[in-house]
Amino acid sequence: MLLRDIELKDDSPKEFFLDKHVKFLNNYAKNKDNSYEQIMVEYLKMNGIYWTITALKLADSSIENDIRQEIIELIRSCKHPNGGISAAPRHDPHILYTLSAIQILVSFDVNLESSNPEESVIDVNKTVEFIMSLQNDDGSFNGDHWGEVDVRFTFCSIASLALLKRLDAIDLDRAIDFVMKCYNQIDGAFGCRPNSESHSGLTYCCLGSLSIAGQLHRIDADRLGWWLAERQLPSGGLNGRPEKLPDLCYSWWVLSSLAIIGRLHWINKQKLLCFIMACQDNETGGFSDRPGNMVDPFHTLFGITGLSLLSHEYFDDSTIDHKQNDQDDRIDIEKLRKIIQKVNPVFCMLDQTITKMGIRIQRLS
Ligand code: GRG
Ligand code: ZN
Repeated sequence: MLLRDIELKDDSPKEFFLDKHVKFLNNYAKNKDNSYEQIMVEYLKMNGIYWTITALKLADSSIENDIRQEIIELIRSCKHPNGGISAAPRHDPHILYTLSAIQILVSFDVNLESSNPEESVIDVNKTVEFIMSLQNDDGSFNGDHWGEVDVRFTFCSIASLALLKRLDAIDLDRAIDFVMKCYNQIDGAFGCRPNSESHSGLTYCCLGSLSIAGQLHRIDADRLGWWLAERQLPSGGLNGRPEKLPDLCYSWWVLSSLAIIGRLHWINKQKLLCFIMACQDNETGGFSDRPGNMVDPFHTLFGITGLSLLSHEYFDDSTIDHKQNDQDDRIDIEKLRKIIQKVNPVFCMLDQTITKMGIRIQRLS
């Protein structure tokens, strides 16, 4: 069978360009570099800010106070009377941007519990009401009032409420029953709705939901681990589902899933590190989906989160045959661990932020 894959060039980058990435991300945060505007386009603005801020935090870089204030003001102007938050001012509210806004505010350590609506950036009670209004009788969630159902929206709702400490506002048992209806027995992975094709991005959403709810015992972790490990291609990169090309963002969707189920060591770490490093642009900074393509903050975040998981999560890969990687070519994981912060595999935020808030996630061993 012909395998769809790419070949890494011998001269691909092998070291991590921390300073260049920080510069690249800061340009985005300041929104000054017009050449990259396509990703800061309005319909993705809130997501774009979350990707950028999270990547900067993981690179241990501080965010200037005036940028922080500007972003907080933007979130204020994206609030809607129904409690939902939009991607940009005057756009419709949606759970995807509501989660991003909450993640940004939590990362900024903004006090969300202030009872004075004048002081608080968002009205937490209203936002909780918005999320409650999205849940259907079968436990599933719509993304907004237009009614599309997808497990991405289940995850965004559950993660938002967990960060707001208001998980009791929804019917969590029913939400998880719906997630389990999207579980495909045949490969152990999940699709977007019942009987839909398995995809690693949606698998992350379902595992994240199960982890927050403490319901991971309902899956066959070995079967799922096998399917996830099969996402690694000879180039070292990961794809999202069978017969697709590798893409750097799956270094998050696949790896975080493996980390949640305690099977991160089922992939070849050094080969994936080589693929991730090869997706950097050594001139502009930033990461792209595949080596040589245009960089963007989405793939930059997931390149960095991939490196964070590979360097902070314990796993012994000493049994793996590394013949294909010259000993000299091996990437120094200890060094990476010192410069990249630990990411939380469920919330995709600094792990210490989640721990400090007292939020616990379930993980399998
Ligand atoms: C907090 C990190 C974080 C996420 C929030 C939005 C979201 C929750 C998760 C998105 C999960 C995801 C990537 C789903 C993918 C859905 C899908 C079926 C994509 C298929 O897209 P293609 O066909 O990609 O362009 P492939 O790689 O399969 O060819
Ligand atoms: Zn991608």
